[in-house]
Amino acid sequence: MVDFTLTDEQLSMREMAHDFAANEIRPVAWDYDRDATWPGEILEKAWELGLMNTHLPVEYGGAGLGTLDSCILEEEIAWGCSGIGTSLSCNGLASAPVLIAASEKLKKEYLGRLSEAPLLASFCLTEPDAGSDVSGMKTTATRKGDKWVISGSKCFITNGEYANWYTVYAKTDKDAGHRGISCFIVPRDAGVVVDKHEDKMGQRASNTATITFPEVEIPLDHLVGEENKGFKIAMTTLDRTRPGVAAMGVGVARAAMEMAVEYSKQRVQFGVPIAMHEAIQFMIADMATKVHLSRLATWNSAVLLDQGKRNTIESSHAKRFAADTAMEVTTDAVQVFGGYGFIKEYKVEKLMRDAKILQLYEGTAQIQRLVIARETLLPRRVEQPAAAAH
Ligand code: COS
Repeated sequence: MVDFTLTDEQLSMREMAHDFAANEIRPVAWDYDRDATWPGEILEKAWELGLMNTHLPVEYGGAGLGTLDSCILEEEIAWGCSGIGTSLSCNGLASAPVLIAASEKLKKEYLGRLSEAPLLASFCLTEPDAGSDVSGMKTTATRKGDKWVISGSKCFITNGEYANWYTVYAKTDKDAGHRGISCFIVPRDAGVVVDKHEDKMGQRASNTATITFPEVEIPLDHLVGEENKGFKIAMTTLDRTRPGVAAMGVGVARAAMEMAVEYSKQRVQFGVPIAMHEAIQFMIADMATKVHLSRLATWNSAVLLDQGKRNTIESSHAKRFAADTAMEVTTDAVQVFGGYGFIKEYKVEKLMRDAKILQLYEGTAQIQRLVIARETLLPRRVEQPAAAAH
């Protein structure tokens, strides 16, 4: 049966997340954006309320919520501020590879850390010369006695400056392309260096850093999954986390639409509120349709995961459509505000700047189309990565 009716539990979770976004995030979001302030206090409050690490299974101290549940929460938080939403949901990205493939020992240790205290973890895949082309990475991991030695540098790492541990992808066989990549957990105190905090166009409350591993030594058992199977772990991770990015796109687009609706009822031109003009009504109608369809695609991609099914194409549909929607709707919302939309005092411009990164991170809009094209032209069955037998 196809049914997107939310349960009473989901409705009350959504209300709680919305109240948190309205009372704790929105009142400070524009100041945090202006000053690029780290939202540490907000993250701690969210952690106390159980709005962080929602994805962690109960056995590792988490709430054990499903992907759909998490998407419902992420939409509300991003409605408050997607920069703060990105900071808040980043543990989900960093811990997905661990949940997918790590040994029980690593899961207990590192996922346990996130549920015992408001700590953060980061996902380190991207490098200066390896963005969309993951196989082009240069970071290496070499065995030395009873250690792995990690050498290299990762960029655009969300929460990088504040993370307690990192999931890091590195080449364990330099000549094997994507089949020579492995995934590791690297604790920050192993000697990780935080190099650069980026000054960004949007989502300025989120922290984005360059992270360097100067011959950092970690125990052999910190390999996540099997050696040289890291590429598939990364791809499976992104299948799982892209619905959350899509949900943030829905939240940002909805926020912009609401602002445009409110403004269009107040702003009078040619003797009537501009909401009476068909030109504006059609823009509002397109916004509403895009928000609605983005949410449906997001929920569909999430429900498939909750049913234990592969969701590669649905995840890319949702991520690409909701991110493009966020960009289009925020741009049109600025248009509804006219010249005032371009002025910072009117706040809608922040949403337009915030939306842009949704089309870039966790796979650009073009990479999503590439995945969709490949899955459509040549559907394939993909084996899921196995956990390492440490
Ligand atoms: N799940 C499981 N396995 C997958 C997979 C998926 N979703 N997608 C691909 N694979 C497997 C393939 O089946 C193939 O397996 P074999 O080694 O058995 O042949 C392998 O991975 C390589 O796949 P492919 O040939 O498609 O790899 P490409 O190098 O062409 O890269 C893209 C594919 C471009 C889709 C990938 O590199 C990508 O997603 N890039 C974007 C990275 C990204 O999102 N970065 C953001 C970082 S997080 S902010």
